[in-house]
Amino acid sequence: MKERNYKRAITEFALLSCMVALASTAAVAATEADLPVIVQELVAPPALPAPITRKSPARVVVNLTVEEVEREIAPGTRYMFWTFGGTVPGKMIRVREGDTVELHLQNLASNKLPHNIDLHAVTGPGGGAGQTLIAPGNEAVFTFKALASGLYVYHCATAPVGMHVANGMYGMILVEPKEGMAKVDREYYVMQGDFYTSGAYRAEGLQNFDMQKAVDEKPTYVLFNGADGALTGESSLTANTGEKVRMYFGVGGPNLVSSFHVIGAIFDRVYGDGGVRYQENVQTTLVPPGGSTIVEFVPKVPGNLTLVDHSLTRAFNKGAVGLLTVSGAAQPEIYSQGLKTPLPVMAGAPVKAVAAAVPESAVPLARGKGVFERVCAACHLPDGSGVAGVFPPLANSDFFQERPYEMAHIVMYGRSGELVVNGEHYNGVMPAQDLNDEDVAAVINYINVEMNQGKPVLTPKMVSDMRQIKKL
Ligand code: HEC
Ligand SMILES: [Cu+2]
Repeated sequence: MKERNYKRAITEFALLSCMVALASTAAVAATEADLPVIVQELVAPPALPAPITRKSPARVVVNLTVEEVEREIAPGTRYMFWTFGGTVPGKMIRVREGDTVELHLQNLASNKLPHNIDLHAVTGPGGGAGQTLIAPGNEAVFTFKALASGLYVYHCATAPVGMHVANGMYGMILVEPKEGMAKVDREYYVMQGDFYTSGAYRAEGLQNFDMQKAVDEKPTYVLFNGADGALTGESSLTANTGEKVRMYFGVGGPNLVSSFHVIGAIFDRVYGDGGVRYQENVQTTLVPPGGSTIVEFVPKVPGNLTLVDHSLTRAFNKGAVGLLTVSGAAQPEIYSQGLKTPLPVMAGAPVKAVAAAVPESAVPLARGKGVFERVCAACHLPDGSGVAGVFPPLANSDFFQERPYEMAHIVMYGRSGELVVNGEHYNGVMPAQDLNDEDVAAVINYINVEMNQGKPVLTPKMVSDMRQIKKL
């Protein structure tokens, strides 16, 4: 009796699983045909398409153009970029795991060269490169299934590949996991790339691509989002304190690995290599060319956070910096500024000795005298003695003598707030002075030499460098 029941159970199970199998085959066939068609809306970086709310697969149509465009790589410096969608990095594609992607690549008729696309999210030969290789004025289509979730780089793979990538031909495709991604308040899309121009960093005019520099892996520029200053000044990224920020960061290369770091923040989570697992409490994460990472953090204190490649001469001498400007109320229990006071030994002569490397001839004192009389004397008085409690003295000023070269900052950017000079308290506003590098260096040297028994401390080049640093 027992055995008969058992056998019957097995037969029933076999039948049942057979039916399930049939049903699921039918289901697959039905979904393939019935997949809703969605045309991807592409937006310019650092923006990206909105998070996916769908709970089922779709056929996502992506119309991606290839555009060769001349534009600024740095203020006053132009470069011929080759792009996906007109931007560097190329427009981000966002799909859901299990989606079918119908990719249309259009090589605009106005272009000069053949191009194609290799997407690292594709399972198949060349990532689509062979099928999409087309001359200007043509369109190629291919379809792939987004099998695995993750953040993937795409790039042009037309020979010479390094050159096409060096000219800006890379972007990313985000394949969201089926269950979706946790909600955040801000999402940004940033890619680093190395650029090889015939002229030096920030040399003016239209610059050509330098193949030898590329082969030697000696870039002139290392940039976030394709331009020096693409993420600074007016174009800085923004967030409010307490908001959850997620950055999709990738490296197009073609050559340099990025040590991606945000100065003033700790990543709560890093989805290393753009994969599905995360590490917590990370300071700097390594991203290879053709690779990516997803970082998440909550800025808690207002101010500027600085995105850098922590290979720092790339950041400070080749352009790899961006800003995230954080707004919100101060959080003194997390971060508060104390006072800066000179150590006793630093207040006197030794400091002057440290900063005495500038020759007298670098900036003529006569020029400094002229600037002083024309600009500064109105407030600080012609002999630099100031007005007690209103305009601090520049002559024999202990504040000035402490770090004379830093006074250039005050001249360029102004100063306000608490100030103690020679024991007297001030709380006024000194407006920023619109002077060129020569004049700033000249007036500071003049004040230091003629009014503070010091030596020349600044050259115009040093002032220019100070401006670059301040820009960050
Ligand atoms: C419109 C009035 C005004 C002009 C013009 C002006 N300053 Fe000032 N300056 C001030 C005030 C006010 C302060 C104090 C600001 C504070 O309280 O933070 C100040 C502070 C300073 C300080 C720091 C304090 C000290 O005494 O060492 C320096 C250095 C300085 N000024 C240099 C200059 C130089 C150089 C020029 C000319 C290129 C100049 N200022 C032009 C009003 C002026
Ligand atoms: Cu190309």
